[in-house]
Order: sequence, then structure tokens, then C-alpha cells
Amino acid sequence: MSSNTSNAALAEWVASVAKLTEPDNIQWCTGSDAENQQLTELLLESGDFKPLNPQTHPNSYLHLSDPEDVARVEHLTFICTPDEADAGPNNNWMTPAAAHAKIDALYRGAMRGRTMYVIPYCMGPIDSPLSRCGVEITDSAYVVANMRIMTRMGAPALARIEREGTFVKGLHSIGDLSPERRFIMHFPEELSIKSIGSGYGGNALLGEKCHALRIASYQARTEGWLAEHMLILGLESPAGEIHYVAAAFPSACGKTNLAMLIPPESYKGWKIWTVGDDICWMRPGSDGRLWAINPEAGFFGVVPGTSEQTNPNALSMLYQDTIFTNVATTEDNQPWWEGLDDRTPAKDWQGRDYDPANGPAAHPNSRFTVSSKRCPSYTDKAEAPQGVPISAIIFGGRRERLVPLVFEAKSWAHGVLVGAAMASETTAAATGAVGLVRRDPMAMQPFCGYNFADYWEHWLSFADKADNLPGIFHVNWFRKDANDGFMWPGFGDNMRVLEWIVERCQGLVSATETAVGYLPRPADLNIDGLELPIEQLEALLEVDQQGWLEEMDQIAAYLGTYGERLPEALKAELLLVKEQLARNLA
Ligand code: GTP
Ligand code: SPV
Ligand code: MN
Repeated sequence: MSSNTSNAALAEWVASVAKLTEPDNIQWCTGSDAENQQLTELLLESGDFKPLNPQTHPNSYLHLSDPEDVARVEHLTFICTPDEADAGPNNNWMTPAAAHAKIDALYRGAMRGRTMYVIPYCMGPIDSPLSRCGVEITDSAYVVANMRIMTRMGAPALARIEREGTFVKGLHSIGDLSPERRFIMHFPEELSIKSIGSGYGGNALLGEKCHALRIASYQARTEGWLAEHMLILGLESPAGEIHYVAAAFPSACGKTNLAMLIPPESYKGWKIWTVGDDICWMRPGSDGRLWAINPEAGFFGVVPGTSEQTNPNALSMLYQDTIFTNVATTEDNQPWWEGLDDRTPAKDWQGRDYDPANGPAAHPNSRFTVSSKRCPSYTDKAEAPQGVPISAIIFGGRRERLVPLVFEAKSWAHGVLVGAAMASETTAAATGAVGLVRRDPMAMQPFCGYNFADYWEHWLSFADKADNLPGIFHVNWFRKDANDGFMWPGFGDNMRVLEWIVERCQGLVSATETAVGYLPRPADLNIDGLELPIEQLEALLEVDQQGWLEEMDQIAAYLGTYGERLPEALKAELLLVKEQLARNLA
């Protein structure tokens, strides 16, 4: 039995995994600099890391994945509960027994000739009562290098696990990287995860989507909190007042960009602070507000489109201590991607000589991994054990048509409907077709660890759990005109919408009531310094009654697939909106 930990359950689990997978060595990760040095050398030797130009990008490396392993695989991701109804129509399901049998057969001897790394980690500040710990076992040094950036990994996490006695078990092996033998299995009732056959972020860094969303959402329901696919930012006014906002947009729909926004020039004295860009855990405080932490310690962000114009804060973090996955490189070995600048790359994301005939040079889902501490707008409030108080929750998606730039829900229950009714065009973050509108409630379609009907019931229950809940809003940066151009400039100019949202939360600005929610009057949005024709702003703030009635019918049909379990309160909210639309059209 291993003497690396005083926690008997952990020691036993590690021993049993070693017996099943038969690694050559077992290495317990401490998170030390020497360990990182050793792993980096190993990764360079094996070719899993390629050095980048040390003058322009010190301590930064390029990893090129297997070309068949570049995104999350939703069709191979399962929630394994004894009762299928508990996983819900939103998840692929298998019984725990069948899932264990299937995946254990693939783990047998899978680590022969490899080192098995044991990574204790903490999701959230190490001393926060909202944080939760886990241990990932993996045979990928690339995964260790990423987990070191994305979580609080090593000795302090192990100490907390030994103190508390509980942890989420995550077993990962890259297996043979074959999509035929790839599965991402979750056992919420056992607080465990088993993943094989992929080295890609969301499939392999088990602290992130697998633990911090799928398993955590399940735990959060029983414990009275929320685990969400949300960024957290702080908006500071010239008077020095800071309001925190959490926002859920589907994968590759703008969370990182909004979290690091730099206000337009006309916003003198305003500042956006970054708390997190992807995951938010929140629970009611004694003051009746929701208090949130970012469970991650780094950013695993979309690379393409990141530039001096769109996201200067992100660009500035990427000049050192960064792992790039599946980007292109220039002649002098700098990382390069579409949208960065007008240089021509030398090699593409598969290491081939760049040829535009082969498609984009950087994979559309190429990613950077970098510590939060490298972000110029990162706030030390992100390390506060109690978290930050949330004034507004924003939902949003990519919608070419219909959905206005911004609207506010009329109540908490209506806001839950707005979240449940979210839809967005699919992106390269998951395998499959890109650009199709699909329902993605609360941006959690790929990440909710249980039946969405129960999840909405849980959301609704906060009306009784907290008496100072945030306002709920919906935004859409992605409306297009007849020429396929974006109607709203987006990025830094999204500040104008954030300002209205925070003013609404303080009761400082009025709004127009419509069937779908409260909208700003065009004059209520600050467009100083923005060249936007007034007709275009009006179009962005229009509610197309007929279009919305059709949308509500589609939402009703979607929610109907949840059958008897769908909360009555959600049906009632839906009916209210439909009735008002019908009245307006009569
Ligand atoms: P995940 O990490 O997959 O969860 O994604 P994310 O939600 O953090 O998305 P991210 O901020 O990385 O943005 C994804 C893509 O959307 C990038 O290519 C951005 O350039 C683009 N994008 C972000 N914000 C805006 C915006 O306001 N307008 C437009 N037109 N594009 C945007
Ligand atoms: C997403 O797909 O929403 C991501 C990237 O943030 S991954 O961590 O791979 O899930
Ligand atoms: Mn994400």
C-alpha cells in the first residue's frame, strides 16, 4: 500500500487503479517547480511539447494533438445513474455497472510502459469553504502540465483532502487515442469520473468540465448551491463602486472575451476586473445575495480571434508561461492563429507546411492554457474565500436573427425560463456540425450532470433560498444584417450593455416593458464614440412579436420533451409570455 497519503481511501484507490492499468511507475504530484521542470523536459523529449521562440515567448510550448482529438465529444460523454430518468433527456446514459464494465475493460493494462501520475487538486481557493477537492490519475504528462495551471494542484490540495476526507475520483488514460475506444463517463452518486481515449481539454483535464460542472452540478443540487458554465467579472465605476456579474454563454460564445473586456475610450474611469472566464460556483450568503467563486486557477481559452483589437488583456498574457494546443507557427517559431495579424504562418496546426487549401492554419478550437495570475485584469478578489457577491446574471448565445441585443427578465422565475429557453449556434468547441441553432439551456447542455427538469426546479427554488437575488438578463452580440455582417461591434463595446445592466440592478435607469422582458430605450444605451446608425440600434432593440411567438412555440416543444418532470412554474411563465405576445398580435 502506498505511504504517500494518510487517506486510506485514496491510497487504496490508487493501488487498485495501478493493478488494473499496470503502469511502469507511479508519481505523486506535489506541484513543485522541480517537478514541473522534470515534466517539461520529459514532454520536450517525447515531442509532446515543441519549444516556441524563447525570445518572444519564454517558457511557452506548443502541443499538437492527434488530428482526431481536438474537441469535446458529446456523443461519447455519459452520465451513469441507476435510473435513466435521473440523467434526463439532456444526457447520454448508461447504468453504472454497464459503464464500469465497458470502460474498465479498456483500462486493463492501458498504462503499461507509462508513468501513472496522481494529481491531488483543489477547485477554488485552497482556504475557501466553497471549494472542493479531487484527485486525477492520468498517464499523460501533458494533462499534468495543464492541471498545474488550471487548478490549485499538489501538496496543499492533498493536505486539504486528508483533513476533510472527501474528494472526487477522476481516472484518465489516453488509451490508444482511438475515437472507437473513447468514453467520458460520470458517476455522480459515486463522485467519480472515468475518461479514456482523449487527451483534449474538456475530456482529459478532469477537474474542469467533468468535476467542476457535471459532478459539481449534481452535488450543488443536494447541497443548495449552483455550479454553472459562467464567467465572473467585476465592473468598477469611476466612483470606485464594484458590481460583480456572472454570465453564461455556450462554448466559444464570448465568455473569455467579456471577462477581460477593456472599456471603450469614452468610458473614462471605468474598469472591468476578471474573476473567472468559464466556471462559477455560487451559493446564498447570510445577506441573501449569491456569493460566487471561480473554481479554476487558469484559462483554457479559445485562441482564434484573439488580437490586440478584440482582447488585448488575453493577448498580453500569452507572451510567456503558456501552453498552446493546435495553433500554427511562423517562420521564426512564434505561435500564430487566424485573426492575430497579417503575417503568413509557416506551419499549420498539424505541423505541415502551411497551405490555405488545407483550411485554417490554427485549428478553430485551438486553445491556450495560462495562469489567471498572468491576466492584467485579474483581481485578488478571485482569491477571497467567501467569493464575490453577484448583482446580475446574464444569459446569451449566438443568434443571427430575432434575439435582441439585451433584455431583462421580469422576475427570478421568468429569468429561469429565459435561461432554460437559451439557444445558440454550435461552435468548434465540440465535434460535429458548426453553426446549427440548438437549445443550450443556461449554456449547460453539455455539462449538466442530471436531468434538466430537476435542474430548473433547483434554479427556481432559489426564490425561497435567498431574498436578494441578482437580476437576470439575456444578451446577443451576434445578430447579423442582410450582408452577413455583425450588427453590433461587440468586444469592448459590450461595456455599453454591461453599464445598462448594472444600472438596472441599482434602479437607476428605466426600460420598456415587452412580452419577452424589459428592454433599454435606444437613448438609454451610452453610444458615445460609437459609429452606429440609430436605425441599426433600434433594430437591435426591436421585439419581433410574430417571430417570438414562433420561437416560444419551439421553446414549448423543447421543454415538453421533459414531460411530467418539467416544473409547473416554468410552464406558467411560458404561458404568460405566449399570452402577451398573442394579445399584442391580436
Ligand atoms: P469556451 O472557452 O469554449 O467556453 O468559450 P468562451 O465562451 O470563453 O468564448 P470566447 O470568449 O473564447 O470567444 C469565442 C469566439 O467568439 C472568439 O473567436 C471570439 O473572438 C468571438 N467573440 C467573443 N466576443 C465576441 C463579440 O462580442 N462579438 C463577436 N462578433 N465575436 C465575439
Ligand atoms: C468549452 O468547450 O466550453 C470549454 C473548453 O471551455 S473545454 O474545457 O474543453 O470544455
Ligand atoms: Mn467553456
